[in-house]
Amino acid sequence: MRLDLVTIFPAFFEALDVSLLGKARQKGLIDSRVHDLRDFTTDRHRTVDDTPYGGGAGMVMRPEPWGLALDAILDGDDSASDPVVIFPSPAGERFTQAIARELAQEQQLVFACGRYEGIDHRVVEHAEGRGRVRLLSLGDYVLNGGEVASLAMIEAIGRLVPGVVGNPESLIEESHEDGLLEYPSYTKPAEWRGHEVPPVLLSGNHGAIAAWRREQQLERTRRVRPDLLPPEELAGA
Ligand code: 6GU
Repeated sequence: MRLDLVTIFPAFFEALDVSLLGKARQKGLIDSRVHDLRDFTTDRHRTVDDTPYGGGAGMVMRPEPWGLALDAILDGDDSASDPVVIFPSPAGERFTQAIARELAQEQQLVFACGRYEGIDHRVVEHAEGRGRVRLLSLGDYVLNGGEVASLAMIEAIGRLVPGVVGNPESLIEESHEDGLLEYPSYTKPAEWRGHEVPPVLLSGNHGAIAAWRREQQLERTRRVRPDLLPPEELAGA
């Protein structure tokens, strides 16, 4: 998978060299390129923002450097045929595991990371005229810019790219993969600081263990995320 990250803070993406995604890069499974938006400015001060039309607080990112940066990426000789351009934004659609699964199938993702109060909206309109675009939000809170949100999405998407996670089975039994929260996990020792591992997990009875884990998933989801429960499970709550 090819990733292009456009940002005024390239240093955020040094995190991509670490851990599982760093290994995936070394293995050639993920090819990420970071582009400094300021390299696409044309003025002496490398200006990327200006005051908003209509007034109001904060600054808005000017469209021209974004246009040139996206041109360079989308028209580049090594660009895939039909990349998806992602604008991380608290005004976007909520990013979910289902969207991560969808995007993990793509050949190329371009993350356009805005700062300040956002990017001039014509950049989004222009990108929509050129191809597939998604405005994606992590959740209902505000970050200073799209970089940290992009890193979170890239980790969620990247680990679903075949070969990135060594044991694909570990992708299945996780929170959100089956629509429920994950069951709690335990390892040795069997007793620690007076807390015991639930005895069923030491029983060797695989049927009983599976049933216990399912019940834990339902109980947790009912308690902290009832919005995730399918209607038939909610009825019994
Ligand atoms: Cl994608 N961007 C920003 N700036 N804030 C957010 C977000 C994204 N998702 C949640 N908060």
